[in-house]
Amino acid sequence: MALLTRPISRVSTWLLLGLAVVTVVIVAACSSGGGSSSGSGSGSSGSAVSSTSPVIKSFEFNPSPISVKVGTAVTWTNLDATNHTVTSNTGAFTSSDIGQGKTYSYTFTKVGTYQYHCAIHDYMHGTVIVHN
Ligand SMILES: [Cu+2]
Repeated sequence: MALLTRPISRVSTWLLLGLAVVTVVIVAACSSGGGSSSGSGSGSSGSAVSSTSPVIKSFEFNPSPISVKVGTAVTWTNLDATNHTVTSNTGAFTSSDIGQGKTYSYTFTKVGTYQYHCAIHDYMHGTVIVHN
């Protein structure tokens, strides 16, 4: 019996450590949201914001995802000092390089979900959801 208690208490120590680490990670993830604040921002990417004028700031498309009515022109404004592009993942549309303070507009004429990125910084991603 004495042999059993040792390994068990060691395991539970590791469990507690693991829980502590997980908690820290979750807290860090929640507080690094960048303050884009649109109500119930609890993790899921499903909550699209209605917007036709997103900005590109700090190497992020903001807000994203956005939802617009079909036929709507969306205009992105680059607020960074660095050039960016708005480039469809499927090639449906692309801007040329957008300089600081410059804009790019695209009119969405078909219902669907459009994922895009920056061709210069391929880690920058955004989504436009076009509805009826
Ligand atoms: Cu970029």
